[in-house]
Amino acid sequence: MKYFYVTTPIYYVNDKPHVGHAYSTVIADCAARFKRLSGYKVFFQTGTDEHGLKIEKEADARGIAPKELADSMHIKFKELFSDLNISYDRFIRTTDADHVQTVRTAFEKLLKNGDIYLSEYEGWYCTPCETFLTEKSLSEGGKCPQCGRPASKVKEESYFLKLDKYEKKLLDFIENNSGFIKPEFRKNEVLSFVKEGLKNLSISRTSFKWGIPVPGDDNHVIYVWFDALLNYLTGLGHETYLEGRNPDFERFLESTNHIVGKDILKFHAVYWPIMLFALGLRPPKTILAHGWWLMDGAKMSKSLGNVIDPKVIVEKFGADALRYFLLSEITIGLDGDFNTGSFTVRYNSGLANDLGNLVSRTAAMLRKYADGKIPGKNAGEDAAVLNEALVLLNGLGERYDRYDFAKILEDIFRFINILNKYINDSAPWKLNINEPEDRSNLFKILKTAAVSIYYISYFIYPFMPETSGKINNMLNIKPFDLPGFSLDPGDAADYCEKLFKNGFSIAEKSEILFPRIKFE
Ligand code: ME8
Repeated sequence: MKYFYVTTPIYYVNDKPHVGHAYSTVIADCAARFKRLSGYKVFFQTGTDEHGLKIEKEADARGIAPKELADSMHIKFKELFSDLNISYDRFIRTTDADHVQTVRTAFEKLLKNGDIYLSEYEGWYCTPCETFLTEKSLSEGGKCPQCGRPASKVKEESYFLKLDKYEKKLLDFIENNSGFIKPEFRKNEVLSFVKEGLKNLSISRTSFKWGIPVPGDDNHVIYVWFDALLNYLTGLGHETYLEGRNPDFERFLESTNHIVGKDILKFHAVYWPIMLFALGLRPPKTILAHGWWLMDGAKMSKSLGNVIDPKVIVEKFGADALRYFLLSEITIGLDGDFNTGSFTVRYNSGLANDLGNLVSRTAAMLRKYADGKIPGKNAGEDAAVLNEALVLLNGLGERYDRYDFAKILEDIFRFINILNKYINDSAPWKLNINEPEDRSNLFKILKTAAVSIYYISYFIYPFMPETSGKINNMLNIKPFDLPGFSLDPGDAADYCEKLFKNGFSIAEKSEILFPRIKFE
């Protein structure tokens, strides 16, 4: 059995989700769906980060308790993920009892083995970023170099995690494990950060209360990032693993893919592997750092208030339209502008015209010329067209491993347009069904189109699961996410041949996939 553990960042509950949060989650969902379809045992975790000063301050501002804020806000993330058809296996909250236990166990273990020690922190802190900063790194006027907001001076007793002890081990690990940091160009950023020398990390605070108390020292709450990163172990059942009751734990752990925004790469590629080293566990297989969605050149963010509400887009255009736009518009790793103009083009020309029309005209032709029946083994197939699908199947797994999603989609849409052109050029409506030669040509075209649409449905499933389901309904075949069903790209052609051998009837009616829309 092959394993795949994929995670999103856990999101702060100081405000409701925006398109940026939808993005990380949709990337992870697409990867999870592809792996499940390919027969992997998948565990997909997302959730919310609920502790820390930032949440405490927001709750204060609203005049409610932090837990009350988390209780209401985490629902907004769950609702959005349900609207977007996110197939997570667990939605974790850092206030969940098993997570609190994982954090306590980890802290105690590292304190015992000497990787955590008590001292004093004197320096700067950025609350919106929940990050400790050195004086040297501040920008003019004492501002946070990341978000540009004023940092505050902190001087307090603090527990520290030894980072210097593991610096060399981390450097070796990064250098010897290609594919640990994706895309490749981000690896050098991380390497140069580590090579500047790691200062031990403050991992507790005494000046506020909203967090997990340090075991045995109630004056301290555990630093929100130390707490948050451990969510990845809680989800895999760290406590049952320690009790020797979790045989899957290590298999999932070694197959871990963390999907994160580039803003939090340092936490995942530096602090997190060191925490794992200290715990005697291995670092993740891959950390994928994606780029930012911008609005007029600035990062879309809750604090800047320049956000797009993904719920509104889903309500108007459907989950798949947003999923498709997010995954096709930018190459993962780069930044992109969320622009209504490009959304319109992708929706109307890609989804409504190219894909939507192809499916509806094929269904209409099958009903008109073949009584709704896909011709079986007596009909020919156009090898040149179907060969394009085989080319796409080839190497699909590796392309997913590289998170080459925009390029995969581009190739799927190239195939869609090859098929549209094939139908236009062969003009089945001009053929005379009563002429034997025309008739066999007509059936060949219908069969080629139907088989191709099946492949298209297979290809788009991880990106647009709802649309894939609708196509399979139209074709009268089972959906790709039927429990227990899997179809590896390497087996898809054989499977397809058997499926279509005897021909079968399509559904009597089918819905329009993407109605054309006028955009404001
Ligand atoms: O950082 N474009 O939570 P967070 C693309 N709790 N992605 C964006 C984005 C944008 N404009 N804005 C946000 C945290 N994101 C921590 C994480 S993990 C152990 C703890 C996405 O609510 C992106 O993935 O600030 C980014 O890393 C994440 O949301 C930050 O979410």
